[in-house]
Amino acid sequence: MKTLNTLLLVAATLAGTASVYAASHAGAPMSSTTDTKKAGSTAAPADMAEGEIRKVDVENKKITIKHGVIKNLDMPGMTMVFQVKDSAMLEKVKTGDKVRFSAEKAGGAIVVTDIQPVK
Ligand SMILES: [Cu+2]
Repeated sequence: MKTLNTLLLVAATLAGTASVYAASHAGAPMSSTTDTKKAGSTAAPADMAEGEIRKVDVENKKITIKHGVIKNLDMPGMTMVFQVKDSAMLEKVKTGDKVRFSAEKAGGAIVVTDIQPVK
């Protein structure tokens, strides 16, 4: 499983990011209400996975994405097929596009809930 190295690297990167975040916020008062609100609503770019569209299947509401780490799903980078929450999302992207996206587990499938082309 060659994804192990990727995972370790990502874990190290995340740890680094987290400590930078903590350091930059040291001394500032805890504003948990604001932070929670921000994370919960319009997906913060930092929480979105990166990927490249490999195939768009409008008929079956599916999309193939070569994606990077998906933090909330604990998934390393790979190429896989996702379902999409709304087929209108498939009209925003085409094969070869670089995207940022959010995905969630829903009823045994992994569903893309938001997708944005990256310029
Ligand atoms: Cu995957």
